[in-house]
Amino acid sequence: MSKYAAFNNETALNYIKSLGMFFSADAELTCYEFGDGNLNLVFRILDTDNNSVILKQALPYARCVGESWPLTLDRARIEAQVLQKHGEVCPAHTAKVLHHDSDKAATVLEDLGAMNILRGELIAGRTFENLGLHVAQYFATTSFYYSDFYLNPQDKKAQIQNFTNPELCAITEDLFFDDPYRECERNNYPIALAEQVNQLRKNPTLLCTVARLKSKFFSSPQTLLHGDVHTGSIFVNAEQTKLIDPEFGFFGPIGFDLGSFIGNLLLNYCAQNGRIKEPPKRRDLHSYLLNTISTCLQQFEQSWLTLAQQHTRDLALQAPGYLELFLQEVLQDTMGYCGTELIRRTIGLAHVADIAEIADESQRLLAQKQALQLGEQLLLNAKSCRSTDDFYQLVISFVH
Ligand code: SR1
Ligand code: MG
Repeated sequence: MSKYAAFNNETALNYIKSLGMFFSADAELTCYEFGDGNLNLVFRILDTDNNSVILKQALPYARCVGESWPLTLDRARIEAQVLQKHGEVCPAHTAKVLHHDSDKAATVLEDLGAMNILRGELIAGRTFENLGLHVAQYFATTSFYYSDFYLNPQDKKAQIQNFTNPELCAITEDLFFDDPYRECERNNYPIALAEQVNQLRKNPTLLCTVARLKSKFFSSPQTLLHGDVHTGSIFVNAEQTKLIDPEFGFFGPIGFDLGSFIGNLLLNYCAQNGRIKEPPKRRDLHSYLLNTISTCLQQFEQSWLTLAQQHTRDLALQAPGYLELFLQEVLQDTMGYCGTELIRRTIGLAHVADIAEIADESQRLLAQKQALQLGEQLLLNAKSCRSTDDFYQLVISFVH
């Protein structure tokens, strides 16, 4: 068994060489670390012809906080296996695992360096025509093929066990559903938001909705989720869209991934009010974001229904009308989880660069206020959402 030690540039390069799989024995390799996420080390190893691979390694603690926040190394195994499982059913939109070593908590991945991280692209105002469609295909296929509609019940239970991810789920349980709704030292928001935050914490209907969403997150193993679909977990270019980083993966409610993704598009929507000065340009980007949300929901619904109508194996789940009922609940969950993402990214521990890096303090505060209010409205209205069109109309009415 090879022992765990955190890599540096030199040991990462030697490790890749020792695998003997990716470069010729006499290749001249260089290596640098460029991870800027909250948790892990990420190295790029390349030869003189610019052939490259990515080596990702989990640290035994959360990188963004330090050694005072220990974190299981098993998340590296979970991440590699979720990528493999999602890659089996949706290779077009899942980053490819080339090698995994659980003892070293290390995974070698295809280098997507020709693509860019979606968050930075949206912040810069760049748009991607197929984003909504591609992400919808990823959500529809991964959520259908690992659900009760398709998997044999015994196999599904074994997979739920394999993907039990208590420590990473605990982070989400705390950061999404607890911290923002009470005093907590991890929270982070300007004093000027305090009144709005206090109101939110005093609203019993809102707190009950959050409780319902948390309860469903705890105990609704509908499918194998990615678990952390923010715009920093998506690589894009004009042709392709690829999901990375599913270390928070586990069997949970389908609406959680969808809601997180849409929440991040809406966080960018709020941020652009403080970023793009020219009204026509801002309107264009706002329309793009709303259209992407609409396309994503409609395509998800259509693809998921087609898959379910053609491939559902469970007999009872084929009852007429049940697929539509199930999807309606997924939509309501999506709107609720979307609301929690907006709120926790505004007043909780982990913020998004879209808003946090707005240079002008008053513009930043306006974006934060809008995100918080939008999150609240989404939570309070989630139950009234009965169709993808309802979803779209509700979002439009809240942002205008
Ligand atoms: C301590 S981890 C903070 C956040 O970063 C991850 O990407 C997840 O979104 C998590 O909530
Ligand atoms: Mg991540």
